[in-house]
Amino acid sequence: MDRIPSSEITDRRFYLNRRAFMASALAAAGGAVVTGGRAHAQEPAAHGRKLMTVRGPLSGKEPPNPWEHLTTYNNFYEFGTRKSDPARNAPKFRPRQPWTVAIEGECSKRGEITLEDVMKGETLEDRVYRHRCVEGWSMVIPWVGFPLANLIKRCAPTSKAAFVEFTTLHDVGQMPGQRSDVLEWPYVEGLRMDEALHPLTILALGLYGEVLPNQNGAPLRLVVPWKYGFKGIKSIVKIRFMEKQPVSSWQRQWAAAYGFYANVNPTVAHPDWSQATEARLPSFFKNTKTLLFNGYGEEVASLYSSLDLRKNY
Ligand SMILES: Nc1nc2c(c(=O)[nH]1)N[C@H]1C(S)=C(S)[C@@H](COP(=O)(O)O)O[C@H]1N2
Ligand SMILES: [Mo]
Repeated sequence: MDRIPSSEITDRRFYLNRRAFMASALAAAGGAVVTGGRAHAQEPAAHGRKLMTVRGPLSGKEPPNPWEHLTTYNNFYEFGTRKSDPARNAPKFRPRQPWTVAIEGECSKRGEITLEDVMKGETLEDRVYRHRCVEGWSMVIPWVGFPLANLIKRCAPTSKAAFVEFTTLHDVGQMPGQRSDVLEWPYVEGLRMDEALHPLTILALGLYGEVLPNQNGAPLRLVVPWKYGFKGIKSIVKIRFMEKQPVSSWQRQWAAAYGFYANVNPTVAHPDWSQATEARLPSFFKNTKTLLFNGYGEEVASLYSSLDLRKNY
């Protein structure tokens, strides 16, 4: 007899809750709602766990890379350092049992919240964003998520909160890559408060209108489209409001190559290679010109008007 694993049951409940939510969203939006899956219909539902979404006004227009690229060519060192490792090693990972996120530091709503709390009252949006990895490849990804700003406001940060730090789960039993010392674990990332509050910055829970596959950072990951991909920390278990600038994992690893800002910038090279061009997958040739702020300059350049981008890479 086939038994339904408990994670599947949780996911199904998740879906049913989304349906209930959808009814009110439809009413509120006057019917201007599409389902994410149908909005980008080219890809079949890989596991059938659909999310109900609305098309966000900040979504881009480029055609997304197919599901197969997005879910088999990954960086998630907790599951190995080769691009194919996460797809192979992450399926056993259990991202909902249930999942909790610790809210810490300079805010008045400190404590543990569940994934359901994180999503409470949020409308899930389709956001097609460009993704530029610091290594020189890029993709177009149809995320499902909601503005991080919404959650931050619910946490009621104090006036001292100038930065936000994010931490990934540390669980060697579930994340075999954490046995290696390629990075210091857990993976940590950070944003300045104005970057974190920017409407383009989202917490993603899905891809192509479906629940986020494990290898893409289930159940909850950060997406900051004008920054290099490593800022998009996966499988978040802690959000901490801080007075001082946090140190991110890659910055700790090699500060000369991986700065805190990590804004996509074709004129600031990595010590070992130029960042002027990128390979848009599935092409392996770097024949696409990299754009300042990954092409999102109109929206975000003003955040950095007083910053020397060569020094603050
Ligand atoms: N916890 C964690 N988050 C992470 C990484 C990682 O190794 N561990 N890799 C980063 C890098 S370098 C990139 S390019 C993106 C890749 O996201 P994707 O696999 O969903 O495309 O995740 C980022 N988030
Ligand atoms: Mo990356």
